Amino acid sequence: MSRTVLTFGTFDVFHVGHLRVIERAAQQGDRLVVGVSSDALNLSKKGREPVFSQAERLAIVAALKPVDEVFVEESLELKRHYIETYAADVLVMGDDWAGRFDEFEDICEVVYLPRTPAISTTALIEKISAGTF
Ligand code: C2G
Repeated sequence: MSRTVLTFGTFDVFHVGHLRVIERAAQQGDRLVVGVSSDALNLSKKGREPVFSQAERLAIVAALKPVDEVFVEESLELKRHYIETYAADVLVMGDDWAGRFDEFEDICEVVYLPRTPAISTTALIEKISAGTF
């Protein structure tokens, strides 16, 4: 039986930390589905517009070799619905979300992967706007 992995993220200003979590998520199964946060969801989560639009972020993530399917994540509250819709066997998230999705262990495995150290979209934006690159 093929194992479907589901992960989520904004993936704005795509960087190697994003790539690593997607590669490691793919290793958890046979098919990787990625929910990419909508612009509206990102605005409500982070209080700012993403640098790249959802259409651009979706196109980047969809083009990655380990990714089989992408969709727009409209709300953080719809996780159970997405897990069921995509028949996910495993939900993978970075460990900045550790413990936050344990409630879904009744329908799938939940795995938190360590974040790649020392890189984040927010830090990149700050460095670029401060002109310290
Ligand atoms: N990530 C990582 N290492 C980094 C930066 C990010 O492993 N240095 C991981 C995060 O842990 C997350 C994924 O990359 O699993 C995407 O990160 P974000 O774009 O910041 O996504 P986030 O805003 O956390 O969205 O439903 C949940 C949300 O949509 C997750």
